[in-house]
Order: sequence, then C-alpha cells, then structure tokens
Amino acid sequence: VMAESVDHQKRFQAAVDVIQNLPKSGAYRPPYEVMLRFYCLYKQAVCGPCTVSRPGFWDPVGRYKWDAWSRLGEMSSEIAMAAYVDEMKKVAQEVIDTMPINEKTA
Ligand code: ST9
Repeated sequence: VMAESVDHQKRFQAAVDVIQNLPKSGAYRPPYEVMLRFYCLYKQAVCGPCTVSRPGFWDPVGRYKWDAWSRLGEMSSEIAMAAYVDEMKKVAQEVIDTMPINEKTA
C-alpha cells in the first residue's frame, strides 16, 4: 500500500511537470473544461478540500476555478492525483487521435 501511494505521487508529479512545461500556445488548444478539470484536481491533490472563500463578481474566472475545486468535496489527495494522471492520458490520447497525419507532406 505504501509503495502504491509513492507510485501515485511520482506519476502525478511527472504529469504536473509535463503540463507546467508545455508551451502556452501550440497545436493543441485545451478547452476551458479541460483546463478546469486539471486545475481542480491539482488543487485537491496539493491543497486538499477547498476551504477558501468564493471570489466575488469581479473575478468570474476565479469563481469558475473555485466552483470546480469545491465540487470535489472531500475527495482524497490520492484519488485526485490518480484522476489527474488519468485525465492526462485521456487528453493525450485525444491529441493523438486528432493529430493531422499528413502534416509532414504539407
Ligand atoms: C501543445 C503541444 O500544443 C502539443 C500537445 C501535447 C498534448 C499533451 C497532452 C497532455 C495534456 C495537456 C493538457 C493541457 C491543459 C492544462 C491546464 C492546466 C490548468 N495543473 O503558478 P501559476 C495552478 S501545448 C493544474 O500562476 P504558471 C496553480 O495552482 C499547447 N493546475 O502559473 C494556480 O492556481 P491558483 C497548450 C496547475 O506556473 C494556476 O494554475 N498549452 C498546475 O505560469 C496558475 O499558476 C497549455 O495548455 C498544473 N500542473 O502556469 C499549457 N500548476 O492561483 C498548459 C499550477 O488558484 N500549462 N497550477 O493556486 C499552463 O497553462 C501553465 O503551465 C499552468 C501553470 C497554468 C499549468
């Protein structure tokens, strides 16, 4: 059980590093829902359940982020880490599936 938890953390940290090192803009443009999904799982994994107060009307983006994080409730850090890694696999597969295959000959 201990070793499993260490693996979770290593895989999560690797996924976090990849996302932090992606160029700001590139061939793939993640939709807001995808960014929010990564964001809330990251916060839950690193900070635990959301206990800060909800941002006000002047910060709509902050409210979307807060709402997504809050919705995760009491989800454990381990589950959040695993879900973050799964999300990344899902998105990576989507990118592979939709990649234009004739780009090199264009
Ligand atoms: C491209 C290449 O086109 C080809 C495609 C490859 C596809 C590979 C598939 C992998 C999945 C990709 C998914 C991308 C979506 C990512 C959305 C993440 C939000 N995870 O320190 P701050 C929080 S690439 C989640 O100010 P930084 C942090 O807690 C083209 N959240 O900013 C803070 O919130 P709060 C597309 C994280 O360090 C807030 O983010 N490129 C993470 O300047 C801001 O943090 C992209 O999509 C994390 N790992 O930027 C670029 N780390 O204030 C994706 C921090 O509330 N990367 N946070 O505490 C980025 O946008 C940035 O590196 C960043 C951090 C936002 C994650």
